[in-house]
Amino acid sequence: MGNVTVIGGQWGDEGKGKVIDWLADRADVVVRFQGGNNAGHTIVVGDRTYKLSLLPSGVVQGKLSIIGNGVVVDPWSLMDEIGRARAQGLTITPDVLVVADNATVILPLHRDLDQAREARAGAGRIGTTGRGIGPAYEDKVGRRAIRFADLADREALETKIERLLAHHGALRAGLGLTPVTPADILAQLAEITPQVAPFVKPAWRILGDQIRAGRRVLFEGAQATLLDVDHGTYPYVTSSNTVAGQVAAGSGVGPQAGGYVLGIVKAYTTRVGEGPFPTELHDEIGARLGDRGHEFGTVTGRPRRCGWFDAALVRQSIRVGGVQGIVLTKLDVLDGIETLKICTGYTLDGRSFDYLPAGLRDQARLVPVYEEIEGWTDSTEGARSWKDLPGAAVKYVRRIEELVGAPVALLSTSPQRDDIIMMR
Ligand code: 2SA
Ligand code: MG
Repeated sequence: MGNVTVIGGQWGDEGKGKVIDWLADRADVVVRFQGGNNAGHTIVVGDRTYKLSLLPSGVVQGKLSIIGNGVVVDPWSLMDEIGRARAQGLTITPDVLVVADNATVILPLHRDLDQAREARAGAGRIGTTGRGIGPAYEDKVGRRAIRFADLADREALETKIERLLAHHGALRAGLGLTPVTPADILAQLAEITPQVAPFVKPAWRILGDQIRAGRRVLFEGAQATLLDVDHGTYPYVTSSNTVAGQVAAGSGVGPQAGGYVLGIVKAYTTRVGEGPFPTELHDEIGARLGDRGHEFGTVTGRPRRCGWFDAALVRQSIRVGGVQGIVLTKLDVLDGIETLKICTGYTLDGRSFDYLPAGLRDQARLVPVYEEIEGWTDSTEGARSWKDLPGAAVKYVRRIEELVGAPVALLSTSPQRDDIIMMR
């Protein structure tokens, strides 16, 4: 196996955590290249469940784990998560974990802004995770963010904080938030800096050296293609690029480094937060998928919206992401449903679409076109071989491959690490 990039093919929560853990076993280095502690990856090993948010999944197996420059890092949340991971018996030292010195710092004021905006927005809210992700990326692109390298340079830090507050002062006042002074931020950072400092390094260089030495790297995507700030259901998206193309910019390697692009796709569709969702089900079947699939946010505990598999959406995400093969997850959640539906495209005002048009109002009004497919009654949970699957389940998988235009490389049949079928 060479390098692999894992990305979500729908709206997140496709089961990336398990697949990443499975692949991490076969890799030497695991890298996060976008997002932040809005991500939630669940890894089940035997009777242990690890819920990771910001930490690359490589920490579970003690692999070199890199938080790249494309990630926005809340240092308090990072230290808490390290504490929790250590309490579960994981060893997390600066030998195992690296935080890029040019990554952006999420400050408490980013969280304040995220939450205050969402609270104010009413029906217009995005449904963010409230972790300050969007405001931190805004400051990064606006060239006023504080980066980890700045923490060591008190003088530069003071100037940067002033510039940052010139922007946030007005925003906070407008939202009725209490003012923040430079002294407040300096005090906050003085407390956390010594804790994170040992992890802060030129990550691009460390990663580059690993690649030159022939080590195998796993790039761990968070969120998913339909949440990509360019390719997703904008503005109901996260504030980073989530596609495989972000690997290079978000970790400081060339575009070749990403290797094989693996898309993780759930056998039905879910979405957490607001925004268009053409195949959403508001009936018993939707409730059943949520229930059997344990569809609640890992980070926030929010119930996820559920619906039929949308092949048009996945086909698009495969194309914009350059996905070469997919891992189909949670097939067992469909066990026992008499007739399944797959969305193959949409209609809108008498026109047909085989893709998701970019306009928000159009996306919200699309009517899915469904193909019906026979369900199966036998359990597929925990199947470890192709032969263990009911014929109708095999047909469902094959039909998905045809419709989305990419081969199913792996089939995951339970949250357990080894319940996986290699398809080719
Ligand atoms: P944000 O906080 O600015 O990134 O939110 C913007 C949108 O992106 C969605 N989003 C996610 N969707 C699914 N899973 C995510 N991670 C956690 C998980 C979420 C959780 O794995 O369960 O615990 O609730 C994630 N992160 C961001 C978000 O719902 C908004 O639609
Ligand atoms: Mg998740």
